Amino acid sequence: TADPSPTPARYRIAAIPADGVGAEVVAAGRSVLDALAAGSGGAFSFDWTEFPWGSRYYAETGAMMADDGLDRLKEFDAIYFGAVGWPTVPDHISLWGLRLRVCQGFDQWANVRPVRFLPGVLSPLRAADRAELDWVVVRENSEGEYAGFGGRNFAGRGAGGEVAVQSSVFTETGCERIIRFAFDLARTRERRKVSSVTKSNAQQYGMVLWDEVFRRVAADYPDVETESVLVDAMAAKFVLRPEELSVVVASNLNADILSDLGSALAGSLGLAASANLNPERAWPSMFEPVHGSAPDIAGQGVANPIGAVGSAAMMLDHFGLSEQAGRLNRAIAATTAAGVLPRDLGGRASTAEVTAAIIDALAD
Ligand code: GGG
Repeated sequence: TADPSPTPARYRIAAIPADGVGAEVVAAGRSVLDALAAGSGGAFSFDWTEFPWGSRYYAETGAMMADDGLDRLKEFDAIYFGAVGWPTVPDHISLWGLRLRVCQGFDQWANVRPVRFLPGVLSPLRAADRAELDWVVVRENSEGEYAGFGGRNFAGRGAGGEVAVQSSVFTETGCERIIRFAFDLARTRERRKVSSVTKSNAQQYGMVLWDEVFRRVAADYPDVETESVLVDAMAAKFVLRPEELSVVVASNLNADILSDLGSALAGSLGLAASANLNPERAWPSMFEPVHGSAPDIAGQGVANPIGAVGSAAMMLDHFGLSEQAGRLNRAIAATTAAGVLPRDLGGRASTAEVTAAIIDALAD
């Protein structure tokens, strides 16, 4: 008897466009994923549920997301996120009330941010260095400078005026898991190298612990080249020696800053894709462009959808649809190579035009 046809995979995805251009880029990513599914001959499909959370929801309810939001999200296979932040809500309220609540609530401790050169995109790097731009920044996403410990109105030290304290928390377990993740990732890449970034000359407790854990874990990966670099030196290295990098692992704040620098070197923050992973798969992972809500261009239909579409490709990879992810990344590269560029890349194509060009290129 013939084998029964495989059961089509139906992925339940929670879409949270949130603020500003989030709505436009999430819509773009959804239409690209739906086009891929439509062309899959019924092999897979996406079942979308959209949540209205964000700064407008905050204005109506006093919270960035529903109280039972995490309970509702845990039923999904993945979360597809837009951007958070709007001028009417203090940034720390919107960030902690939504993006960080999801990342930390679901222990999405690995934030993976690839930095890649795309053909046809003007990069500020020297031409010879552009081809070298193929890194992954691995951001510790659960603790460090984003542990949320501290407070205001401390009296005592400081001669007058308010005193605020913000503590970083580095746990041995937290350092070890993200550093191992970076080493395992390096083993899948042509250049097997991990660069660890701290500021351990000045941050003498947590970041010294990070450095020690890095050296201990590195001993388990003798086939992987390593270096430890201070964050200020690494910022310079990004610009001056891109050919020396492959996987860069850093704490929450340092990696956030470095990955923005990396995407600017690739041509624009609008290109940068990311995955907030719970590698144990106990909870859903979240995929989002690295960029924020860009209030200055929101609603104009000119936002760059490439970061969001690249994040959709990372979601496909997460589902094991690696061939489809590769197809999508090639379609993005074909689109930029053909000169279909949005405004942030010096072009004139609208969000909808770039998205349509990516969908067309999927057919090639
Ligand atoms: N899509 C990413 C996003 O909305 N980022 C907003 C932001 O302010 N992020 C700061 C951070 O993640 O550290």
